[in-house]
Amino acid sequence: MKLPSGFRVRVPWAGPLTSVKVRGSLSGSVAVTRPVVAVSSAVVTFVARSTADVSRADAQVALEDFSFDVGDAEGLIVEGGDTVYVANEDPFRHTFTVDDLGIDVAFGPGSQQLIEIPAQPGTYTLYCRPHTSNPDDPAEDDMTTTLTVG
Ligand SMILES: [Cu+2]
Repeated sequence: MKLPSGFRVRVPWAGPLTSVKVRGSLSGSVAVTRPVVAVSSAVVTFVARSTADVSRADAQVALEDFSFDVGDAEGLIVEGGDTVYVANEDPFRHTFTVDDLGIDVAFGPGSQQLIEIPAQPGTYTLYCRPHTSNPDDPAEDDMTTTLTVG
């Protein structure tokens, strides 16, 4: 996306950015390679992506459309000690929660994090707290899947 002329914004933090989304009166996203981006003279909110490094991950999960997108597999299948890259692709908050493994990580809109899976083999319920009514007995439209640790 090309920004209109006259747009000039400094990003007020020094960490590395991978991309920035500009919302509001603008749509689309602006990819940046340096921590200098820009927004407008008008009020525009923008969401900086975190710096979780997907290249360090053994598996990837997207939180999208109220579900856990784990690719083609039935549920998320990992080995103990694996690192999972989790990205929230939705414009609202989700969690990556596995009660039996003590995992409960919240994801704001558009955020990503790396989660290390404990070496406790088994199959567990992986769910999102805001979008699951009863994780012990998930309904079909709940935001749940399974996590299998080998
Ligand atoms: Cu959710």
